[in-house]
Amino acid sequence: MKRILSTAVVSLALISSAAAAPFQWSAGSGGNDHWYEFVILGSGDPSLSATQAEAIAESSSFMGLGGYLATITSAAEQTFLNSNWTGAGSVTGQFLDYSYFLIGATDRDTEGSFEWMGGPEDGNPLGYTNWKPGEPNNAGGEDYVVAWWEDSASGTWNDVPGITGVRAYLVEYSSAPVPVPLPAALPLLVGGLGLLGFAAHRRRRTTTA
Ligand SMILES: [Ca+2]
Ligand SMILES: [Ca+2]
Repeated sequence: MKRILSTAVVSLALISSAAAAPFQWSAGSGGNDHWYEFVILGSGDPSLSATQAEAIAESSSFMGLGGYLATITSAAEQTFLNSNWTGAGSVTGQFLDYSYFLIGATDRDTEGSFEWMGGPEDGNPLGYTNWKPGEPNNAGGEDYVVAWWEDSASGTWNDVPGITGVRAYLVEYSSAPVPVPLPAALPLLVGGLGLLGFAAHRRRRTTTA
């Protein structure tokens, strides 16, 4: 499905966010060798929409590995991430704040059918889930997912609107897919449209693979 990508996403990506250093879930400790990064926007930065955060995550790379909004696919992965959770400040109850991290789950294509929107699991339905009791409730129309919702210890999930207000998101880096570059040197409008086209093309290709 085609996504409208604001040109603001390009300039926002160039603003340094208060990101904790990426950390690895090493195979030696029973992990998948993927890297993760808790990204928290600066307090003066405008919040993002979910699709803007998605585009920024998929344009990022680390150690030569492509990024995407994290796909948490097992209790072990959730537990590992809980132990590394670095939300900013307390959970305030603000709808989307610096403690709730957007992850890569969505039901934007089919209401009630959540799937992963990027990474190696792109298009796959969720297997493991960690919903807070009563969620997902699609309250007022909610098609994106944050983790660590009102519970930083167990990292419970909530479906949220995602139109705007994203102030924190979790990026996962692994060998696939190839990162989508943000064309930093191009005019913002051209860059944004180019990224949109590239991302749409890649999504279709991945889906049919
Ligand atoms: Ca929904
Ligand atoms: Ca909800």
